[in-house]
Amino acid sequence: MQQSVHQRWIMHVDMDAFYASVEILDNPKLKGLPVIVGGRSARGVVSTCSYEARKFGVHSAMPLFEAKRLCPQGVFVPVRMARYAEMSAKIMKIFRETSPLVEQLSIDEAFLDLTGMERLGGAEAIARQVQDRIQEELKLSASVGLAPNKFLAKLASDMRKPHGFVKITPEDAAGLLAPLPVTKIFGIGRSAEEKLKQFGVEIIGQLAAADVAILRKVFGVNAEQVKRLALGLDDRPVVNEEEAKSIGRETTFDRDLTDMDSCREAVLDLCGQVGWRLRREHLAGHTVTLKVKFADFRMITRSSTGDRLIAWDEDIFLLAEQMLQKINVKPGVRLLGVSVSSLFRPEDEPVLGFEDNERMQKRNQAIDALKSKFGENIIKRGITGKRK
Ligand code: TTP
Ligand code: MG
Repeated sequence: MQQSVHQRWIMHVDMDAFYASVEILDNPKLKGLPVIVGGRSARGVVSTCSYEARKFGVHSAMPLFEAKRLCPQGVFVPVRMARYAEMSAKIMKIFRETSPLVEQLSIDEAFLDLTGMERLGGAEAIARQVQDRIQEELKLSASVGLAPNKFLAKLASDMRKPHGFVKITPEDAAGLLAPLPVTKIFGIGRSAEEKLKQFGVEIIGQLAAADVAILRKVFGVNAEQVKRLALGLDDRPVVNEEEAKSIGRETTFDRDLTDMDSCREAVLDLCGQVGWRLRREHLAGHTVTLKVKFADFRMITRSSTGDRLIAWDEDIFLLAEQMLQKINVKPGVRLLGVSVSSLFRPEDEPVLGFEDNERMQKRNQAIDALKSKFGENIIKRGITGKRK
């Protein structure tokens, strides 16, 4: 029997001002106000803010003091990660009830493959239902993009925020892409943008028309792929969540450790190993778990959820160390383990870094480069400044 070739329909959903919207949901008095979420352990940066606050120029990753200066009347609320994760799970449940193919990208966004659902009313009707269900059942606002592939769907969901619904048909794609800046293509960051400028390429239309030989100078082996994206072509499938629910490492010691400094040293080493594995798999997580087995084989685990995606060694260590400090290691520690869970696969790197910590990103990337070249044991982190 012949099978008809289906036109693919991919939906991308991204919640509007997600953390801020959850805060307003829980405290309706904040509705209509410039709500700014950030602080506590977020190292003093804005996580996100309501659209009212954005009018003042406030945005994610901005230092809180700057947000206060731009928007003194802002309502500043601390991050409550566990609550956002709870709402995120409800949103993802709606997605999974809609399609068997759901790929979660971060706490507030996902791709759904809606291909071949004509008998269920068609992709557009289903996509609208999803947006309505989020609004009616959870009282939260989402923006939706519907398009023939992932690249266009993600672009579409961002085009009419908040509460946008943008459909891009295969016929519209090239015309719509042409005038957009090249940085709208994921993977094209500042440095590629600069290099392209030297060849007179600034918008996607020029990129689509550019000679592959020139693109090779900027993107190397990825040149063809970039050109295809510029033409609005993207074959990447929507892939269901990772099987792995967590990534962890543990060590059993030859001799039980009885002092905090040695334990910290061991935990730091484990964090480096876990971080490397996460980044190698292009994963990031939300929760760090510390496992301790004592000399008498008693075992405890402690978990802590951070206020942003975790993939850098430093972020894992920050949480692991806080948990370790509260544990009495005097009776002797036989085994230590560190793992990261609630894993996501962020689409592109800036999401991972949230760009507020470029230095950390550079340092981790340098370490990763060494490890992939010479093996994991080439480098170990040291603790600067021992603590009592
Ligand atoms: P985003 O989807 O990028 O932002 P948003 O949902 O707040 O707003 P938009 O309407 O523009 O989509 O990120 C989702 C959540 O991730 C956001 O609510 C807070 C968190 N986050 C950070 O903690 N730090 C950051 O730098 C960014 C970009 C997001
Ligand atoms: Mg969002």
